[in-house]
Amino acid sequence: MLEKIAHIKQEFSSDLAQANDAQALENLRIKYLARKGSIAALFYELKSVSPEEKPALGKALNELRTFAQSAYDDAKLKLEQSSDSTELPFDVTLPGRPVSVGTKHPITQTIEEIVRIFKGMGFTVATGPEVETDYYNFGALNFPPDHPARDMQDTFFIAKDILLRTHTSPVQIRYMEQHKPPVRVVIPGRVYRNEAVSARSHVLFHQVEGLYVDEGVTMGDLKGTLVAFVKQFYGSSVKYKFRPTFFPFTEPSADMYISCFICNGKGCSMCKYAGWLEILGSGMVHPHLYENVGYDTEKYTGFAFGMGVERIAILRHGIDDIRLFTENDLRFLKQF
Ligand code: 2U9
Repeated sequence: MLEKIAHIKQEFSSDLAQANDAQALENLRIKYLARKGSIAALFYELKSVSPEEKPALGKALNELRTFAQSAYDDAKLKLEQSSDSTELPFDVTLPGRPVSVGTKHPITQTIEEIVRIFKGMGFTVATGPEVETDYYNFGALNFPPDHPARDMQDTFFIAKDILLRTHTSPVQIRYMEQHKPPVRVVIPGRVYRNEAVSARSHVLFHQVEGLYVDEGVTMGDLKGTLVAFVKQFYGSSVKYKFRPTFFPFTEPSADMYISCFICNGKGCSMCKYAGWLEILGSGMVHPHLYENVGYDTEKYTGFAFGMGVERIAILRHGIDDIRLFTENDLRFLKQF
């Protein structure tokens, strides 16, 4: 039996030397170390040897089993370590799991498209603070001291002269204070109004405003620029008209309308059966504003415009409630 033990040890060693992959090592374990392996078979034989021989044989057999087990363990560990860098524990050729990617908020998409069109006409983009002073939000823009917008009912005041801006116009004042003409700039951003929240109005919305100041800028430039904008945004067959209005910061002032793209001017609920949609306000910058920023009122003229982004997105997508933009309901957002 001692010879058998020596023989199995030799055989095991030579098999081990050749076992250089995981399958061969597993075969080795089954052949020698498993419950029905050759070492277990020798232990079985041990039962039938004479009591005198048993201690020496038992010792030799135990040594063989310890030797084989630890040689096998070492080889397995070595194989696992060496295969770490080459053999990955997963199949790299399988197709990947789909990653769910979000989309830009419809208001962001609308702002980006408006800004892209004005950039194409030579405008740059500026931004500014949402917490403003009374001077930049009202005073510098020619609002009289008793204008209703200055009422606490209409504007969120933080302190006596500090407020949440009600339009992005203060940014144009700040911009003109820092830049000499020619000025061609668009300002996208959040604005705040102290109003009851409903399907039609909200305390928070977005505007894009624009300003163009240089020598010899006319109402014709205003119309040409805004018509070019609506043709790019709504398509070149869009019909448009301007109608006089009043703003403290522009004189003369005009609202721009386009033919209703839902009913093509025939009249529907979207255009309140008028056939026309009001899409922006505009006008020639009031000379008082130039005085406030130190521009020469004899030398420079310019135009300005402003549009509500939610209104434009609502009309474009036929959305019936402005509150949807701030509710983060994925059933709504996933549609854009
Ligand atoms: C400066 C000079 C002039 C910005 C303008 C409008 C007309 C306008 C409204 C559209 C819908 C606001 O969001 S809304 O409620 N805006 O009609 N905004 S001209 O005029 C300026 C701004 C800054 C220095």
